[in-house]
Amino acid sequence: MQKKTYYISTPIYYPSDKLHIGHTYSTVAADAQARYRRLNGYDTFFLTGTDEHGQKIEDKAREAGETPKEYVDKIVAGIKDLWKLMNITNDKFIRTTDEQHEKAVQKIFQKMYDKGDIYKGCYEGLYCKPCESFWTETQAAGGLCPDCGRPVGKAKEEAYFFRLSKYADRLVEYYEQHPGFIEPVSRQNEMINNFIKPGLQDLCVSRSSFTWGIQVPVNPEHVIYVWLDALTNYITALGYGSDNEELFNKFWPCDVHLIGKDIIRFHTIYWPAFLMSLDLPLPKKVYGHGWVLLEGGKMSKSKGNVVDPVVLADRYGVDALRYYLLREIAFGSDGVFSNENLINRINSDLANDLGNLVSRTVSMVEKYFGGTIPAEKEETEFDQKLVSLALETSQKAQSDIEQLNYSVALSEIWKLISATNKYIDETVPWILAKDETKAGKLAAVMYNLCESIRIISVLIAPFMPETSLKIRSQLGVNDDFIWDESKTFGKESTYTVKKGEIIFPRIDMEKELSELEKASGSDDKATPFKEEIEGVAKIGIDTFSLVDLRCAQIKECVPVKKAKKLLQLTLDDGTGIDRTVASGIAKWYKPEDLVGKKVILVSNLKPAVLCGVESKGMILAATAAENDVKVVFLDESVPAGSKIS
Ligand code: ME8
Repeated sequence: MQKKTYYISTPIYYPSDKLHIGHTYSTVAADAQARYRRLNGYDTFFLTGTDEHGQKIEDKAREAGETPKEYVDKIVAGIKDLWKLMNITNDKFIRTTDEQHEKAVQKIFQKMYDKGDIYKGCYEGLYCKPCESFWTETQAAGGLCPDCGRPVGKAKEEAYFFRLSKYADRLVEYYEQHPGFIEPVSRQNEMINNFIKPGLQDLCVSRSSFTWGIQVPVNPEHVIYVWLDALTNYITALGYGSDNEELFNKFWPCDVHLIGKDIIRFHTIYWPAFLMSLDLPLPKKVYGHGWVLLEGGKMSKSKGNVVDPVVLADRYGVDALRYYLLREIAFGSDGVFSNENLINRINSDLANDLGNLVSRTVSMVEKYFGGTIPAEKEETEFDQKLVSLALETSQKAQSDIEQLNYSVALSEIWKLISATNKYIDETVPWILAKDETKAGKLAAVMYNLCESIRIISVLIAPFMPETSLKIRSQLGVNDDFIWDESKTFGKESTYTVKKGEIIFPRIDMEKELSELEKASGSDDKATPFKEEIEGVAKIGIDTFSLVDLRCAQIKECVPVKKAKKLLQLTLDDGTGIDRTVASGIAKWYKPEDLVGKKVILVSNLKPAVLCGVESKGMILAATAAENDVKVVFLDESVPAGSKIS
């Protein structure tokens, strides 16, 4: 009989030497599933990798004085080391710079082009000449380049487009006919209402303003842009478009693409449309998990949390970190990471509950029976309860893991751990040990404890593979096991245990937090995390307080001759010296609308010359809509110079 197959992927990561535990999250979660499937006899293909092309990398490499390939090679080596450290069992690591991927992407482009799904058009956007970058209206709020602060102008660039609009109806139809394609389900409506219903624009899939990318096969002046290069990794990794498509035929369509919620749109709109264009089946599921966020600085007064997975794994062990990530945060929702929570979990769940259970049991078997449980056993009144719970937990955990409800699965497993600890208190082995006639009962208690722990060792294996093996070694059972062994209570005929090191030593919270504080440095050094608002990282109050915001009154306002978008404002900032600020708001305000108004001034922004005007600071404005900007006005009663915080 042919083996069942299972294909799971993580996103391919942008090469960054600052991968934080948020990135680790997707990969650890996918690894747990891959391990679970293997334990269940699936022929599993687990894919991860790196997304290496694009202007940003080209720029960074230039800054570092390296070629883009030299630059990414070093970082990718570090990412591979990180996955090794985290005990990730990926079957393949794809790099978008792999020759096979590049060739296959060119074939894919050609196929879409021949079909008429890719056409040459014009990319229009706001362009900053000195930075050679295109920006959207939202990014270049106020008509200024978000990178250098200079005014941007409308520009056109020849580019190739994918006919995304053509697939809108088929996408909606597909979602409707395949409930469970997008998970969590709430995200499906978000895709339909926020993106498909307002109308899908064709997608720009090439650029000619940089060269670090895969060459467009029909035009060497262009490179293939971002998502067509990145998303196709999921099939090129299986050999699609190569001489050997054996893996592709075996594993495609993918069972689940596991991704962060920020890239759901690309995976549930662009990717299915690309596949439809190629006449290929669609993935069975796209699961968008939530974000690991940083808490608002509660743990430390002035220092940040340590979020470097290498440092954390080194201090607490890889399994503690894997456990924490999958237990603490309901998969699919956002969760807050803090070192304090992590240490709490280690102390209570791992050291107290699991660690204690194993060490108490093994010590008792050694103490009362010299390490080996005799074959003869009598039942105790608490046995049946424990047996039923163990078997029930195995079933529940199975179904939760299959549905990616990791935190629920782990909480079920921990109920069994607690119940097994309670079983010790209920059966009071130290009292049974005092009475020779109870030796059979004592043996039964020890046996049941060992069986329950053996089952637990199977159930935690997808999440904490090393711990599972450490426990099994102390129990003296084989380390080559399958999931189904958690479905039998009474599998082993006897146990010969061997005490090992303490699996999870307790951590002194206060001492540890103070050491971490020293290690972490200031907030600014912490790696920025993805936050609720796309592209916005959380900052600590220390960082925020560096920005000096003041009330300022507009005394004069005149247009800037050389720049249609700019107004030159003369402000009273309370210092008695007039201050000049250039603001890109001419499209929305006439000078006479502004004179006399109180506004919020960023007073300590470094001066910049904008079209010949030396601007000392900026005033705050809201982007009310794509093409609508509203200045933030203060109440007239606020005196100029008042600090805003
Ligand atoms: O998006 N919590 O790459 P990437 C949870 N190259 N997940 C997080 C996170 C956090 N704090 N920070 C990042 C890309 N992630 C593209 C993907 S796939 C064809 C191309 C997750 O390195 C993020 O949500 O920016 C994403 O799923 C993954 O890390 C990679 O992010």
